Amino acid sequence: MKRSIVVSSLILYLAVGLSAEASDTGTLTGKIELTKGRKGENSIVYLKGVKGPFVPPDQVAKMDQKGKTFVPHLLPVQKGQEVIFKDSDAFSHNVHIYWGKRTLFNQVQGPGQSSEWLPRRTGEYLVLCDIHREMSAFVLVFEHPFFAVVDHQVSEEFTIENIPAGTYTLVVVREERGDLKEYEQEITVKANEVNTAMIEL
Ligand SMILES: [Cu+2]
Repeated sequence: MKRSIVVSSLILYLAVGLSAEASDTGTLTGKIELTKGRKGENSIVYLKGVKGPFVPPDQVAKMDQKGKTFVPHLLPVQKGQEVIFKDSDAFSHNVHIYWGKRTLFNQVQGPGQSSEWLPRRTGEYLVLCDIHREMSAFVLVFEHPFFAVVDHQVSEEFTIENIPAGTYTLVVVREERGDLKEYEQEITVKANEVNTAMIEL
């Protein structure tokens, strides 16, 4: 009898602990407005400074090779999340991933074939196809899941949920003339609130 009281109070303690943790998070919604002539490519928005540890998702991230183009051009993933590269063209490509000038992955793939890569470090990875020199893309690897893609052709709004309350740097990454450019802004995420960020670039 005594034992069951101990167990039930332990369960209650755990339940309170978990709900207290869950209520320490907030949502961030925002809009990235681009000035004229720059809407062609997606933007990636992420938070800098969120403390972990974080578990990588089971969901696989995908980048296609289609019409001699990497689709999408910018792919955000979490460290430890599997990335699958697919060849949807009727001819061969290769996937050549660089960390700075160092080759991390180099795989030829024929029509309909695919290859897998597991990023183990955070950062920006350049992806090229050596067969078609005009093809390039970037995979952005983050420690945490607090990032979003903004497709300016569809909507300029984004939502990031379950963010631990705190003050962070909100970073927008854009691909401009084959290079990555970053724009930063400080934001505060308050618990149990929908916080907003308006960005004009
Ligand atoms: Cu190619």
